[in-house]
Amino acid sequence: MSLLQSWRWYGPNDPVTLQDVKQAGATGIVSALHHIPHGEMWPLAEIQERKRIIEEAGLTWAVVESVPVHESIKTRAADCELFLENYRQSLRNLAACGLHIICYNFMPVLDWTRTNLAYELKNGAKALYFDWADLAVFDLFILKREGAAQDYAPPVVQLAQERSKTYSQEKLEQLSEIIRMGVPMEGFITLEHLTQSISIYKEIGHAGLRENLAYFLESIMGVCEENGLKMTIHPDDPPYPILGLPRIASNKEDLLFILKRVDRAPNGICFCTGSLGAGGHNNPVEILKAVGERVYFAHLRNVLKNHQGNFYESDHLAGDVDMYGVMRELVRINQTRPEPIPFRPDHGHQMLDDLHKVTNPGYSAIGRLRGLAELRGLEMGIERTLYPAP
Ligand code: DNO
Ligand code: MN
Repeated sequence: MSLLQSWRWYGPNDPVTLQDVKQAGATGIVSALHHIPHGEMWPLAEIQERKRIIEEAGLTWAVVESVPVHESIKTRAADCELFLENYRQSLRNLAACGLHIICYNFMPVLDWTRTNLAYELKNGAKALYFDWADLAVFDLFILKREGAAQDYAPPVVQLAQERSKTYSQEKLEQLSEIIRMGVPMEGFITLEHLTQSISIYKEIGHAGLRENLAYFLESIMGVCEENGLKMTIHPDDPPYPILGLPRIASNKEDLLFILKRVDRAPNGICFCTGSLGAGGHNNPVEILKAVGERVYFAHLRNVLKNHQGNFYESDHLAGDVDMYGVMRELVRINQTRPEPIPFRPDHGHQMLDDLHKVTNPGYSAIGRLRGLAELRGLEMGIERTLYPAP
């Protein structure tokens, strides 16, 4: 049994169509109801409608990514119970439609963070890029966070100071928007809101955020067990605390803690190699070997880091992540499962014809098509070697 080849589709407004997805050779769709504001309950009819569109195109909705966790749950604010009830009802509605794998993240305020969405590679393709000094430019000179300088190595602060003087106003504004963007199509957070959230999370801290995650998981596990749902937490991206915000899903210890703290089968992981691989402390193959039993979904992509910890998203099979090692382990785990584990190429480069199009950063068609093609070839090679046909 092979892995399930899947593809993120942002819904009817996605410039990449379901027909394109079929031409890329994926059979599973990863989608979410992005138009529903965070925290609101997903109505049954809306889920059915999205499912109908996907199935009419001859595809299946394999994973729901993400059902966003409202900030009030992450901070365990006074209105937290209301949002938990909405979450449970969304889960019941998804299960009623036959959807069983759910992805979410528990990153405070921001989702994945980059400082450049169009980093030009030598071959002219464009990749997503993360640079600590640019983050520091934002943190120190745009957000002006109290005590921010202590969170960076002195050479990074110095570089940020130099850049803050040479960057144009336009460049600074662009940087600010890129950093304040979470998932594409879900909008930006304002500087005021960000500052306010940072002070709330400062009170909560690392241990507090872990407890809030445990509380969230405990409140939904019953519904998951009754309905055969699997929750998969997406690792922090990048896997470090940034802007003074705590991060609790950044490495092997974090993931093991989460699994043990709420030790129930539906508490699982979305294994994102690019997010984990961006941390110098992480060896994705080793992490997969430690937590593989609870990996129900995988994001496969690569990153290349430099000595300062800056990184760009590299070709899927070339970078710091040993993709062969990851795939080999994933293929092995997959043999132990009743249903194939879905994976998606996660992000891809903006390349070829897509360079002339308006695309969702990281989610243009051709780069992901290339990634998926490479990954399925890798999988087939490994599968045939490990499990030759009798
Ligand atoms: C980053 C991407 C993210 C991810 C969400 C899941 O690696 O995969 O957009 O989908 O954080 O909640
Ligand atoms: Mn990912």
